Amino acid sequence: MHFRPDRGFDHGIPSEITPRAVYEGRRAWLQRLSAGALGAGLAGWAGREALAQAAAPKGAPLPGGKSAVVGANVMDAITPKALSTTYNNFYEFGTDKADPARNAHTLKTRPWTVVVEGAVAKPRTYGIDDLLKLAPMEERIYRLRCVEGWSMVVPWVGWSLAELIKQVEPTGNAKFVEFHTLADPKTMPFVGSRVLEWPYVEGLRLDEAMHPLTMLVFGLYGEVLPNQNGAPLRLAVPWKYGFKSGKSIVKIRFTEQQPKTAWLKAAPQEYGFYSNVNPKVDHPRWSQATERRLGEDGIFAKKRPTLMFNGYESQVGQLYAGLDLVKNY
Ligand SMILES: Nc1nc2c(c(=O)[nH]1)N[C@H]1C(S)=C(S)[C@@H](COP(=O)(O)O)O[C@H]1N2
Ligand SMILES: [Mo]
Repeated sequence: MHFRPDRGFDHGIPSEITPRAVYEGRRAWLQRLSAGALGAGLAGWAGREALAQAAAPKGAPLPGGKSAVVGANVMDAITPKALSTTYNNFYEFGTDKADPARNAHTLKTRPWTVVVEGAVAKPRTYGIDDLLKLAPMEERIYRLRCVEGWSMVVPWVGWSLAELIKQVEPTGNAKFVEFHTLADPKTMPFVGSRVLEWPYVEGLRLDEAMHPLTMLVFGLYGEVLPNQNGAPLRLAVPWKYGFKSGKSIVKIRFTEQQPKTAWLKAAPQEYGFYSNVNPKVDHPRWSQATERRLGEDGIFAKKRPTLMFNGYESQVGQLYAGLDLVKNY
């Protein structure tokens, strides 16, 4: 396997579906690698593979106890890669589920910088290669629940956003974090369409952004993120509806005011700022009580019950103690 700065990993043979054995082999490899190489990032994977395999015992835990993010790995069956990389929401590339996989090859993920600014003591512009090395890569299997009523289970690769937030030192005025994603009409055919206001902006409260489950993601299934899944970096906030997880992030801004997010601006009667997964609070067009898990009994599976906070209540419930979740939806 070769790493190419312009293209990521070149596997030689493209595979449609990742067989479970291959995938699990990769995971063991990822764990050995992280255990063996200090600060291993995606960029270092290929070169360090041989060394790490020799240096670390099989199945060694990830360093720093970070793999012990409580409840991070769900036991649900992992959604086949062929589904999670071809059934996407990425409106910059079209509104059809198949559009992003078809169109996102035009996205240029190198060079790539992320501006971190606003209410922080140490504002900074990171190059993508700095971010790949900022913290050890971890694999975490999270559920992703879209507000449209479907869900999947994805093995993401990345690290807790808190690692970056600590580096820039938010000031006392930082109450929220805004995520701005790329809006480039030259490479994104639907930027300019009136579906949404561009760029796509999302936001979290600072304590939500600092929560260890909130993840900055660079890969999935042991591989570099495909463009349609938000290359070269996106967010994963597993207890919130999928639209809170912005793709292809270019700016992270700390603010005192609650961010004006893309969906709130587009349909304020339909979306709230919190957007926590909640089976008891319906969206005007979609019941949130149940969901279809992609890949179960075909693409549109029987409905399974949606879990409060998408099943992460024991980890994140405390963030909302005393808050009326019907009013603050
Ligand atoms: N920039 C951007 N980020 C985005 C979106 C988008 O349209 N543009 N769609 C969101 C929605 S609605 C969902 S459900 C998830 C889907 O992520 P996936 O395609 O990797 O499953 O991405 C989110 N992030
Ligand atoms: Mo979504």
